[in-house]
Amino acid sequence: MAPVISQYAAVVPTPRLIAHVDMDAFFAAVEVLDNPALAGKPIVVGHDGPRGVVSTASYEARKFGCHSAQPIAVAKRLCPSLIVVPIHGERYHHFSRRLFEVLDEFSPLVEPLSVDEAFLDLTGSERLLGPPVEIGNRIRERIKSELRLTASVGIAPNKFLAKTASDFRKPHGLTIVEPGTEQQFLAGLAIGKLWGVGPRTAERMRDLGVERVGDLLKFSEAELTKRFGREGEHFARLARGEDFRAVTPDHAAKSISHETTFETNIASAEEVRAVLLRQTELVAWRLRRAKLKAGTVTVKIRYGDFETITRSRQIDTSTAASDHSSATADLWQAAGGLFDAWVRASFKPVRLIGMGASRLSTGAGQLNLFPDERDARQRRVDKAADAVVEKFGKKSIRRGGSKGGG
Ligand code: TTP
Ligand code: MG
Repeated sequence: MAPVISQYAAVVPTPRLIAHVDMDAFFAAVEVLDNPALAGKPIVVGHDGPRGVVSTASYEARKFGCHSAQPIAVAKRLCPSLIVVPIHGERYHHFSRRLFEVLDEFSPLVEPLSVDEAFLDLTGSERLLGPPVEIGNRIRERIKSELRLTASVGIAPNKFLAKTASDFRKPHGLTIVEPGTEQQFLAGLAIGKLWGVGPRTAERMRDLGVERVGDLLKFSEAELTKRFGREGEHFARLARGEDFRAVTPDHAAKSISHETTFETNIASAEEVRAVLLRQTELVAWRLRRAKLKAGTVTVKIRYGDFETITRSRQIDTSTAASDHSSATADLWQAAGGLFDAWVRASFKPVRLIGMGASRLSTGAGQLNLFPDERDARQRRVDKAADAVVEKFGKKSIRRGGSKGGG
């Protein structure tokens, strides 16, 4: 009997219950908490200089069109009464830590995506915690009472739907996608909400008459594959509400990566390189958080015509600078080296850039009896850099020209 049961289990996956939690206007909300006089006002967080960029905008400022990654000067033009608040990294770091403490109470499977965002696998918790709507409310209430900040929560049978749902009623929203209502929930959403559909792809979709996610269902998987390559199959699956990826805490992950799709093709290698560096910092931050070392670094580049290339390099983990987890410098040496070699050989304007770390190990194997000067210095640099990433969040600009991305 047993083999029959396991065969069956392999074909019919157990229904899952996944939550996605995302803090509302995170940096701005912390600023309002620390200075209640800012409540209800249009504010942005960022450095108020000629080259300053908006880290985030309060929901009041968003009504004027202010948003993350926008030059402060533009934000001010859009909203004359705008208040620009300087960045207080330590505070965001503090609240991020407390957020993850709360999330850990709800599930042993928490996958951080950035400082204010995570997936939780809640499969099987309903008996203990109640129906999804109750769990969602509990999570929001716990965050509110512990941090005095609000979060939005989406709960759904998979990651894609949970993340889309948490975004659906921001701020302080709760959206549950019940099994069986997946396609109904997705149908009316703008096509740009589909994972992997950047501005360029959205344009191509619109040329095909696809404005909403539901419109995609009119096309067969084969047709979409013909037009969008392998991505086409992925779009078709998402549009049907299918996504079988598991919630994987970083310490159990096979790889950790970040990628960015640009609004327009980027013709400046320097600009792309800066985004890659930021992605490397984020990946390194997550590796160190999970106390992991990476054996392989991969850079992914997609051109305007959708052709995608990947380049990988091995890192000798026994000689890598830091003895317990990956150092940004080691990862960057590999990722930056791959990128620079590619720029020299065959640079073309870039539509997507991504950086990933794989062959992960706990890295605690070797006892370094004689840590040399470089090790100690490297660890100090990384500690400082981690503080910065944790402070400034996933899109921060650091380390000699790193910018954007995440
Ligand atoms: P987000 O969760 O993307 O944005 P948010 O929390 O400010 O707003 P929302 O309610 O839409 O979730 O990012 C979390 C924090 O990361 C944000 O508060 C500031 C920082 N960040 C940047 O510094 N630069 C960026 O470009 C983005 C997107 C975020
Ligand atoms: Mg957020």
